[in-house]
Amino acid sequence: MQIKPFTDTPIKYLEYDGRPSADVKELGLSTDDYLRMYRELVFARAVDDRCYILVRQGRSGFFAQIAGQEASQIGSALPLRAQDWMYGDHRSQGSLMIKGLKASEWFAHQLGRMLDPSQGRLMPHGPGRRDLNMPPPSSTVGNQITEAVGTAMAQHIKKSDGITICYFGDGATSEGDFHVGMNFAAVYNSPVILFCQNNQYAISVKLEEQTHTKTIAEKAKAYGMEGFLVDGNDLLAVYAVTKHCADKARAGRGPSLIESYTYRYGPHSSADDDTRYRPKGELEMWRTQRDPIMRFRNFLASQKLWDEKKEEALLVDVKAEVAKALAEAEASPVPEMMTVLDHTYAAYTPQLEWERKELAAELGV
Ligand SMILES: Cc1ncc(C[n+]2csc(CCOP(=O)(O)OP(=O)(O)O)c2C)c(N)n1
Repeated sequence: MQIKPFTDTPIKYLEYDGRPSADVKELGLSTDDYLRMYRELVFARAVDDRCYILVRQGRSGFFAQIAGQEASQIGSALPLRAQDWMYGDHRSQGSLMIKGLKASEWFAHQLGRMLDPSQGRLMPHGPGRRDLNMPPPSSTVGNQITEAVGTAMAQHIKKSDGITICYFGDGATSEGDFHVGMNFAAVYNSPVILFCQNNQYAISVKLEEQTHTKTIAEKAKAYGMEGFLVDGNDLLAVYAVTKHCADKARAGRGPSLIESYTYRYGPHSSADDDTRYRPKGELEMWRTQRDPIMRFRNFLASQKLWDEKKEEALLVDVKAEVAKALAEAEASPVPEMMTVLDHTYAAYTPQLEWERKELAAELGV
Protein backbone atom coordinates (compact mmCIF):
# COMPACT_ATOMS: atom_id res chain seq x y z
CA MET A 1 0.00 0.00 0.00
CA GLN A 2 1.25 3.44 -0.78
CA ILE A 3 1.37 5.40 2.49
CA LYS A 4 -0.25 8.75 1.75
CA PRO A 5 -0.53 11.88 3.90
CA PHE A 6 -3.80 13.68 4.64
CA THR A 7 -6.21 10.78 4.17
CA ASP A 8 -9.82 11.34 5.26
CA THR A 9 -9.92 8.05 7.13
CA PRO A 10 -7.17 6.42 9.21
CA ILE A 11 -4.65 4.26 7.34
CA LYS A 12 -5.15 0.62 8.29
CA TYR A 13 -3.82 -2.82 7.38
CA LEU A 14 -6.20 -4.84 9.52
CA GLU A 15 -9.98 -4.79 9.94
CA TYR A 16 -11.28 -4.53 13.49
CA ASP A 17 -11.69 -8.31 13.52
CA GLY A 18 -8.05 -8.82 12.53
CA ARG A 19 -8.56 -9.79 8.88
CA PRO A 20 -5.98 -8.11 6.62
CA SER A 21 -7.45 -5.26 4.58
CA ALA A 22 -4.18 -4.60 2.73
CA ASP A 23 -1.19 -6.61 1.57
CA VAL A 24 0.67 -7.24 4.83
CA LYS A 25 3.49 -9.14 3.05
CA GLU A 26 4.84 -5.88 1.64
CA LEU A 27 5.86 -4.90 5.21
CA GLY A 28 8.57 -7.56 5.02
CA LEU A 29 7.88 -8.86 8.54
CA SER A 30 8.72 -12.47 9.35
CA THR A 31 6.72 -14.88 11.51
CA ASP A 32 9.23 -14.26 14.31
CA ASP A 33 8.66 -10.51 13.94
CA TYR A 34 4.89 -10.99 14.24
CA LEU A 35 5.26 -13.18 17.32
CA ARG A 36 7.64 -10.73 18.98
CA MET A 37 5.24 -7.87 18.23
CA TYR A 38 2.34 -9.74 19.80
CA ARG A 39 4.37 -10.59 22.89
CA GLU A 40 5.33 -6.91 23.29
CA LEU A 41 1.65 -5.91 23.21
CA VAL A 42 0.69 -8.50 25.82
CA PHE A 43 3.71 -7.65 27.97
CA ALA A 44 2.99 -3.91 27.90
CA ARG A 45 -0.56 -4.51 29.07
CA ALA A 46 0.58 -6.89 31.81
CA VAL A 47 3.02 -4.28 33.14
CA ASP A 48 0.27 -1.68 32.94
CA ASP A 49 -2.20 -3.84 34.89
CA ARG A 50 0.42 -4.54 37.54
CA CYS A 51 1.23 -0.85 38.00
CA TYR A 52 -2.43 -0.05 38.43
CA ILE A 53 -2.63 -2.65 41.20
CA LEU A 54 0.47 -1.16 42.88
CA VAL A 55 -1.36 2.18 43.12
CA ARG A 56 -4.53 0.57 44.43
CA GLN A 57 -2.46 -1.22 47.06
CA GLY A 58 -0.92 2.06 48.16
CA ARG A 59 2.59 0.93 47.16
CA SER A 60 2.91 3.49 44.36
CA GLY A 61 1.61 7.05 44.42
CA PHE A 62 0.59 7.85 40.88
CA PHE A 63 0.18 6.17 37.52
CA ALA A 64 -1.03 6.98 33.99
CA GLN A 65 -2.14 3.84 32.15
CA ILE A 66 -1.41 3.05 28.52
CA ALA A 67 -4.05 0.30 28.22
CA GLY A 68 -5.81 0.60 24.85
CA GLN A 69 -2.86 2.45 23.31
CA GLU A 70 -0.39 -0.45 23.14
CA ALA A 71 -0.42 -0.73 19.33
CA SER A 72 0.32 3.00 19.01
CA GLN A 73 3.25 2.74 21.37
CA ILE A 74 4.81 -0.55 20.30
CA GLY A 75 4.18 -0.06 16.57
CA SER A 76 5.77 3.40 16.54
CA ALA A 77 8.85 2.44 18.58
CA LEU A 78 9.79 -0.72 16.69
CA PRO A 79 11.06 1.01 13.50
CA LEU A 80 13.59 3.05 15.50
CA ARG A 81 17.28 2.29 15.85
CA ALA A 82 19.73 2.58 18.74
CA GLN A 83 21.15 5.90 17.50
CA ASP A 84 17.69 7.52 17.36
CA TRP A 85 16.37 9.77 20.11
CA MET A 86 13.05 9.27 21.85
CA TYR A 87 11.16 11.94 23.77
CA GLY A 88 8.25 10.43 25.67
CA ASP A 89 5.39 12.11 27.47
CA HIS A 90 3.49 11.09 30.60
CA ARG A 91 1.89 8.13 28.78
CA SER A 92 4.55 6.46 26.67
CA GLN A 93 6.11 3.73 28.80
CA GLY A 94 5.25 1.11 26.16
CA SER A 95 7.52 2.91 23.69
CA LEU A 96 10.25 3.54 26.29
CA MET A 97 10.41 -0.19 27.01
CA ILE A 98 10.81 -1.00 23.31
CA LYS A 99 13.68 1.52 23.16
CA GLY A 100 15.41 -0.41 25.91
CA LEU A 101 14.09 0.65 29.31
CA LYS A 102 13.82 -2.53 31.39
CA ALA A 103 10.50 -3.44 33.02
CA SER A 104 12.36 -3.75 36.34
CA GLU A 105 13.56 -0.14 35.91
CA TRP A 106 10.03 0.97 35.08
CA PHE A 107 8.64 -0.72 38.22
CA ALA A 108 11.49 0.77 40.27
CA HIS A 109 10.51 4.16 38.86
CA GLN A 110 6.92 3.62 40.00
CA LEU A 111 8.13 2.58 43.44
CA GLY A 112 10.87 5.21 43.76
CA ARG A 113 13.80 2.79 44.18
CA MET A 114 17.49 3.10 43.34
CA LEU A 115 17.10 0.82 40.32
CA ASP A 116 14.98 3.58 38.77
CA PRO A 117 17.35 5.42 36.37
CA SER A 118 16.08 8.68 37.91
CA GLN A 119 16.51 7.18 41.41
CA GLY A 120 13.06 8.18 42.62
CA ARG A 121 13.53 11.85 41.82
CA LEU A 122 10.81 12.34 39.20
CA MET A 123 7.07 12.16 39.03
CA PRO A 124 6.45 8.60 37.83
CA HIS A 125 5.83 9.47 34.18
CA GLY A 126 9.02 7.76 33.07
CA PRO A 127 12.74 7.96 33.64
CA GLY A 128 15.39 8.87 31.08
CA ARG A 129 18.35 6.77 30.01
CA ARG A 130 21.26 8.72 28.56
CA ASP A 131 22.74 5.59 26.95
CA LEU A 132 19.46 5.00 25.10
CA ASN A 133 19.16 8.62 23.86
CA MET A 134 16.01 8.92 25.93
CA PRO A 135 15.57 12.09 27.99
CA PRO A 136 13.15 11.81 30.92
CA PRO A 137 9.54 12.49 29.86
CA SER A 138 8.27 15.88 30.85
CA SER A 139 5.32 16.46 33.17
CA THR A 140 4.62 19.76 31.46
CA VAL A 141 2.27 19.07 28.57
CA GLY A 142 3.93 19.77 25.20
CA ASN A 143 7.26 20.80 26.69
CA GLN A 144 9.16 17.96 25.04
CA ILE A 145 8.12 18.96 21.51
CA THR A 146 10.50 21.91 21.16
CA GLU A 147 13.30 19.92 22.83
CA ALA A 148 12.81 17.03 20.41
CA VAL A 149 12.75 19.35 17.39
CA GLY A 150 15.94 21.02 18.66
CA THR A 151 17.58 17.59 18.94
CA ALA A 152 16.52 16.77 15.37
CA MET A 153 17.82 20.14 14.13
CA ALA A 154 21.19 19.23 15.67
CA GLN A 155 21.07 15.80 14.02
CA HIS A 156 20.47 17.52 10.68
CA ILE A 157 23.30 20.03 11.17
CA LYS A 158 25.71 17.32 12.30
CA LYS A 159 24.66 15.08 9.39
CA SER A 160 23.98 12.30 11.91
CA ASP A 161 22.10 9.23 10.64
CA GLY A 162 19.95 9.34 13.79
CA ILE A 163 16.40 10.66 13.84
CA THR A 164 14.10 11.75 16.68
CA ILE A 165 10.60 10.68 17.67
CA CYS A 166 8.48 12.76 20.01
CA TYR A 167 5.30 11.53 21.70
CA PHE A 168 2.47 13.74 22.87
CA GLY A 169 -1.30 13.65 23.26
CA ASP A 170 -4.12 15.47 21.47
CA GLY A 171 -4.24 17.97 24.34
CA ALA A 172 -0.64 19.00 23.68
CA THR A 173 -1.61 20.29 20.22
CA SER A 174 -3.23 23.28 21.97
CA GLU A 175 0.08 24.25 23.56
CA GLY A 176 2.31 26.90 22.00
CA ASP A 177 5.20 24.43 22.06
CA PHE A 178 3.42 22.26 19.49
CA HIS A 179 3.12 25.13 17.00
CA VAL A 180 6.65 26.41 17.59
CA GLY A 181 7.99 22.88 17.26
CA MET A 182 6.05 22.18 14.06
CA ASN A 183 7.29 25.36 12.43
CA PHE A 184 10.96 24.91 13.36
CA ALA A 185 10.83 21.23 12.39
CA ALA A 186 9.60 22.09 8.89
CA VAL A 187 11.73 25.20 8.29
CA TYR A 188 14.92 23.38 9.30
CA ASN A 189 13.97 20.14 7.51
CA SER A 190 14.59 18.32 10.80
CA PRO A 191 14.55 14.51 10.87
CA VAL A 192 11.79 14.30 13.45
CA ILE A 193 8.56 12.32 13.80
CA LEU A 194 5.98 14.20 15.82
CA PHE A 195 3.78 11.37 17.05
CA CYS A 196 0.43 12.42 18.46
CA GLN A 197 -1.46 9.73 20.34
CA ASN A 198 -4.96 11.00 19.86
CA ASN A 199 -6.81 9.09 22.58
CA GLN A 200 -9.70 11.57 22.18
CA TYR A 201 -9.45 13.09 25.65
CA ALA A 202 -7.13 15.48 27.49
CA ILE A 203 -8.24 14.48 30.98
CA SER A 204 -11.97 15.40 30.66
CA VAL A 205 -11.62 17.69 27.60
CA LYS A 206 -12.96 15.96 24.51
CA LEU A 207 -11.29 16.31 21.15
CA GLU A 208 -14.08 18.47 19.71
CA GLU A 209 -13.55 20.93 22.58
CA GLN A 210 -9.81 20.89 21.88
CA THR A 211 -9.74 21.67 18.17
CA HIS A 212 -12.08 22.53 15.32
CA THR A 213 -10.07 20.78 12.61
CA LYS A 214 -11.50 17.44 11.50
CA THR A 215 -8.18 15.73 12.12
CA ILE A 216 -4.97 16.60 13.94
CA ALA A 217 -2.92 15.31 10.99
CA GLU A 218 -4.20 18.10 8.72
CA LYS A 219 -2.61 20.75 10.96
CA ALA A 220 0.70 19.73 9.36
CA LYS A 221 -0.39 21.39 6.10
CA ALA A 222 -0.15 24.85 7.66
CA TYR A 223 3.54 24.25 8.41
CA GLY A 224 4.47 22.73 5.06
CA MET A 225 4.87 19.25 6.44
CA GLU A 226 3.17 15.92 5.72
CA GLY A 227 0.57 14.73 8.22
CA PHE A 228 -0.50 11.09 8.43
CA LEU A 229 -3.68 9.79 10.02
CA VAL A 230 -3.32 6.19 11.16
CA ASP A 231 -5.55 3.72 12.98
CA GLY A 232 -3.69 3.68 16.29
CA ASN A 233 -5.23 0.35 17.32
CA ASP A 234 -3.82 -1.41 14.26
CA LEU A 235 -0.29 -2.48 15.12
CA LEU A 236 0.74 -3.13 11.53
CA ALA A 237 -0.59 0.21 10.29
CA VAL A 238 1.19 2.17 13.04
CA TYR A 239 4.39 0.25 12.29
CA ALA A 240 4.09 0.86 8.52
CA VAL A 241 3.36 4.58 8.81
CA THR A 242 6.08 5.22 11.39
CA LYS A 243 8.60 3.23 9.35
CA HIS A 244 7.65 5.24 6.28
CA CYS A 245 8.25 8.51 8.18
CA ALA A 246 11.47 7.21 9.76
CA ASP A 247 12.86 6.19 6.35
CA LYS A 248 11.86 9.57 4.96
CA ALA A 249 13.58 11.45 7.81
CA ARG A 250 16.71 9.30 7.48
CA ALA A 251 16.83 10.05 3.76
CA GLY A 252 16.89 13.78 4.51
CA ARG A 253 13.29 14.38 3.43
CA GLY A 254 12.30 16.05 6.66
CA PRO A 255 9.74 15.84 9.44
CA SER A 256 6.28 14.29 9.64
CA LEU A 257 3.30 14.59 11.93
CA ILE A 258 1.54 11.33 12.71
CA GLU A 259 -1.89 11.27 14.32
CA SER A 260 -2.48 7.87 15.82
CA TYR A 261 -6.20 7.58 16.44
CA THR A 262 -6.74 5.48 19.55
CA TYR A 263 -8.53 5.31 22.90
CA ARG A 264 -7.40 5.06 26.50
CA TYR A 265 -9.15 2.51 28.69
CA GLY A 266 -8.16 3.78 32.10
CA PRO A 267 -8.88 7.09 33.75
CA HIS A 268 -6.50 9.92 32.76
CA SER A 269 -4.39 8.93 35.76
CA SER A 270 -4.88 7.24 39.09
CA ALA A 271 -6.11 10.64 40.35
CA ASP A 272 -9.01 10.91 37.85
CA ASP A 273 -12.61 9.64 37.73
CA ASP A 274 -13.39 9.07 34.05
CA THR A 275 -16.98 8.01 34.71
CA ARG A 276 -17.77 11.71 35.16
CA TYR A 277 -17.12 12.61 31.52
CA ARG A 278 -17.27 9.53 29.30
CA PRO A 279 -20.59 8.79 27.60
CA LYS A 280 -22.12 5.49 28.66
CA GLY A 281 -21.04 2.53 26.56
CA GLU A 282 -18.15 4.27 24.78
CA LEU A 283 -15.39 2.56 26.75
CA GLU A 284 -17.10 -0.82 26.46
CA MET A 285 -17.39 -0.40 22.68
CA TRP A 286 -13.64 0.25 22.29
CA ARG A 287 -12.69 -2.52 24.71
CA THR A 288 -14.83 -5.18 23.10
CA GLN A 289 -14.76 -4.18 19.41
CA ARG A 290 -11.51 -2.31 18.78
CA ASP A 291 -9.00 -3.71 21.22
CA PRO A 292 -5.51 -3.57 19.64
CA ILE A 293 -4.30 -6.78 21.27
CA MET A 294 -7.35 -8.82 20.32
CA ARG A 295 -7.13 -7.44 16.79
CA PHE A 296 -3.53 -8.53 16.32
CA ARG A 297 -4.19 -11.87 17.98
CA ASN A 298 -7.06 -12.48 15.53
CA PHE A 299 -4.71 -11.54 12.70
CA LEU A 300 -2.17 -14.12 13.89
CA ALA A 301 -4.93 -16.73 14.13
CA SER A 302 -6.08 -15.87 10.60
CA GLN A 303 -2.51 -16.61 9.42
CA LYS A 304 -2.57 -19.92 11.35
CA LEU A 305 0.17 -18.63 13.66
CA TRP A 306 -1.79 -18.65 16.92
CA ASP A 307 -4.13 -20.79 18.98
CA GLU A 308 -5.44 -21.18 22.52
CA LYS A 309 -2.49 -23.31 23.63
CA LYS A 310 0.05 -20.73 22.48
CA GLU A 311 -1.96 -17.98 24.16
CA GLU A 312 -2.02 -19.85 27.47
CA ALA A 313 1.73 -20.50 27.33
CA LEU A 314 2.43 -16.86 26.51
CA LEU A 315 0.32 -15.58 29.41
CA VAL A 316 2.16 -17.86 31.86
CA ASP A 317 5.51 -16.70 30.48
CA VAL A 318 4.60 -12.99 30.58
CA LYS A 319 3.19 -13.26 34.10
CA ALA A 320 6.47 -14.80 35.29
CA GLU A 321 8.55 -12.12 33.58
CA VAL A 322 6.46 -9.33 35.09
CA ALA A 323 6.70 -10.89 38.56
CA LYS A 324 10.49 -11.20 38.20
CA ALA A 325 10.85 -7.58 37.08
CA LEU A 326 8.72 -6.35 39.98
CA ALA A 327 10.67 -8.48 42.47
CA GLU A 328 13.93 -6.99 41.18
CA ALA A 329 12.53 -3.49 41.61
CA GLU A 330 11.33 -4.23 45.12
CA ALA A 331 14.69 -5.69 46.12
CA SER A 332 16.31 -2.38 45.22
CA PRO A 333 16.75 0.05 48.15
CA VAL A 334 14.91 3.34 48.53
CA PRO A 335 17.22 6.32 47.96
CA GLU A 336 18.99 7.85 50.96
CA MET A 337 17.06 10.94 52.10
CA MET A 338 20.16 13.16 52.03
CA THR A 339 20.65 12.48 48.30
CA VAL A 340 17.34 14.07 47.34
CA LEU A 341 18.99 17.23 45.98
CA ASP A 342 21.78 15.40 44.10
CA HIS A 343 21.68 15.77 40.30
CA THR A 344 19.48 18.89 40.37
CA TYR A 345 22.48 20.44 38.59
CA ALA A 346 25.83 18.91 37.68
CA ALA A 347 27.26 20.43 40.88
CA TYR A 348 25.79 21.84 44.10
CA THR A 349 24.93 25.57 43.86
CA PRO A 350 25.09 27.82 46.98
CA GLN A 351 21.27 27.69 47.15
CA LEU A 352 21.28 23.88 47.07
CA GLU A 353 24.03 23.77 49.71
CA TRP A 354 21.85 25.90 51.93
CA GLU A 355 18.84 23.63 51.35
CA ARG A 356 20.97 20.58 52.06
CA LYS A 357 22.04 22.01 55.41
CA GLU A 358 18.42 22.79 56.27
CA LEU A 359 17.46 19.22 55.40
CA ALA A 360 20.28 17.77 57.51
CA ALA A 361 19.15 19.88 60.46
CA GLU A 362 15.56 18.76 59.93
CA LEU A 363 16.57 15.10 59.79
CA GLY A 364 19.09 15.48 62.62
CA VAL A 365 21.96 13.94 60.63
C1 LIG B 1 1.33 22.90 30.65
C2 LIG B 1 0.47 21.95 31.41
N1 LIG B 1 -0.84 22.18 31.53
C3 LIG B 1 -1.64 21.32 32.21
C4 LIG B 1 -1.10 20.19 32.78
C5 LIG B 1 -1.99 19.20 33.51
N2 LIG B 1 -2.20 18.05 32.62
C6 LIG B 1 -1.46 16.94 32.73
S1 LIG B 1 -1.83 15.81 31.55
C7 LIG B 1 -3.01 16.81 30.89
C8 LIG B 1 -3.82 16.36 29.69
C9 LIG B 1 -2.98 15.97 28.56
O1 LIG B 1 -3.80 15.44 27.55
P1 LIG B 1 -3.19 14.88 26.22
O2 LIG B 1 -2.10 15.77 25.75
O3 LIG B 1 -4.31 14.63 25.29
O4 LIG B 1 -2.50 13.50 26.67
P2 LIG B 1 -3.17 12.23 27.36
O5 LIG B 1 -3.10 12.47 28.84
O6 LIG B 1 -4.56 12.10 26.86
O7 LIG B 1 -2.31 11.10 26.97
C10 LIG B 1 -3.10 18.01 31.57
C11 LIG B 1 -4.04 19.09 31.23
C12 LIG B 1 0.29 19.99 32.66
N3 LIG B 1 0.89 18.90 33.17
N4 LIG B 1 1.06 20.86 31.94
